[in-house]
Amino acid sequence: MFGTGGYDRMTSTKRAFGEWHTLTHLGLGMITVAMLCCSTLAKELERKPNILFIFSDDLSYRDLSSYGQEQFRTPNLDRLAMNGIRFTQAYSGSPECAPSRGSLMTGMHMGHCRIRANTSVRGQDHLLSEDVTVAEVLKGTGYTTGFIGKWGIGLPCTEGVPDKQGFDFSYGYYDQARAHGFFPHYLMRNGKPEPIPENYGFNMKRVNTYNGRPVDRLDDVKNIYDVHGHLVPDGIPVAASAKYSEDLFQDEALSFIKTNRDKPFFLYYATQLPHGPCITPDLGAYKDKPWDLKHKEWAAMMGHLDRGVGRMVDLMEQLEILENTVIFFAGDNGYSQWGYFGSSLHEDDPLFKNKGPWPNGKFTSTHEGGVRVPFFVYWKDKIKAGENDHICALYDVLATAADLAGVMPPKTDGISFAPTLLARPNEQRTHEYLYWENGTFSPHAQSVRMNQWWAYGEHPSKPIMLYDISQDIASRNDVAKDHPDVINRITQIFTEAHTDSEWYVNPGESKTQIAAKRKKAVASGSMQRSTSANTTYRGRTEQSPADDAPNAASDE
Ligand SMILES: [Ca+2]
Repeated sequence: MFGTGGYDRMTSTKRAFGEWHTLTHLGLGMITVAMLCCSTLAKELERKPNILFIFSDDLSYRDLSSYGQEQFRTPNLDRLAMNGIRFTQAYSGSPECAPSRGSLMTGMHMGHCRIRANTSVRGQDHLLSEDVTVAEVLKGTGYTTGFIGKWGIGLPCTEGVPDKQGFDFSYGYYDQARAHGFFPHYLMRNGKPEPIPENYGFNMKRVNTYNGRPVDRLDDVKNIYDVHGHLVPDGIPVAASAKYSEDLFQDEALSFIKTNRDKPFFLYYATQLPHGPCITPDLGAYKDKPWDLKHKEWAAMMGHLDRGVGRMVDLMEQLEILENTVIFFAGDNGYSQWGYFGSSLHEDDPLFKNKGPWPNGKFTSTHEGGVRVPFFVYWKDKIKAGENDHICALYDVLATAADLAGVMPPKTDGISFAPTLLARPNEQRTHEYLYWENGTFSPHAQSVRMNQWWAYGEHPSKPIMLYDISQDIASRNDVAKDHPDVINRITQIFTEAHTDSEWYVNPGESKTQIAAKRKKAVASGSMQRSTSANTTYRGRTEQSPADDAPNAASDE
């Protein structure tokens, strides 16, 4: 019953969850759960486990040493990966940041998700109040919920912000464009901007110019590091006081864990690492490597993430709550490093070789490389270590978290993989298919993973391509002509899996139709204005962002 893979309409999701909530309020919740729950996991777990979900931004498939990286090390993440379940056939919900996060939070694939690309016709779009997030599901069953990091699915003062989507605590960048910088003038805390005066003056021009330029043409703009490998942040008067946002996030995560040690918590830690632009407070062990600066920075950024995760795990061990905490770790989309190194589109890095074998990468949903991600789950003494080939997507996480918490989730596109986590393969339901669409570089594309097949249509007017990825990992040989029955089923799926979105491009829409949607958004005053990294809140001076009034996002 948990994590049903079917789907009717968005409204049925809301209704089903609402009905369940009503029963809970009437004191019938446990009876309902007992009646509806096929799994007996909840009964067997002595208490609701804490859930820590670490979402790495733009991680490459081979950015962890446990996943094949040979040039730099990630020992803390490796320890979790090698002692947990490593899903070898896991996919993000989308090939880019915002929709991947929307899919993770709501359990919907791209045919149903509220957020379907980094921008809709009206800009960086947001979740609506009626959307049910994993935080709301867990909060409804007694969890304290926290979000730290990069949100991206609700600009300040919209109904999509984390504190209106089930999070008791939130800290970080709500506007994901602002997360493209690491020395912010302010961060959002529980819906309000909190100034960071230590960073006033930071020069983003250097960083922005740096981003995407070929590494051999960077002498005029590259970041400056002293002889010890420490960053000299451009424009910040007292370098030692500068606040690297990831450090702030890590401190907040430790504080959240300490504060909530005695009750079940859900912490969604959406780190901005190693997303560019490449910059790090300390090149550390890589400062003297015979590499160009960008490679040193990327390796140091991965090291920074790794140390932060190590601090969290160490703290939980000290607090004796590690045994009762399920730790999820995943990348949010496919290969991206080419973009920060000025390389050709989706070109693998010759030094790090971190792309993995799948074609394409970030921004395209046509090929596996856009959505194939590292994904593992660690649970001390509860999960048996090893690889697992269960085909899953990050839109399964909501159903899984609900299952672990012993609560009925709303109807989503996900299927709980809790039986796999707890070594009960006979109870594991499987997807008939996984589905994707959209992507900044592939706005009309639709793709399906079904058994050994990867199929995609770049546009509804074009033929569907079909690859047997069990034999052809790089998707080189289109075998559509040999399998008309499979193509027929994929054609049906492309219709049945998609519901039209009001603001995003639907596959096959004409330029005229898209322009009409944009016109409608402008006429209704619903354009969403994003900002650049290190702009001040509402365009005000750096002195008093906390004084700003509501509806600020439209003024940014
Ligand atoms: Ca990303």
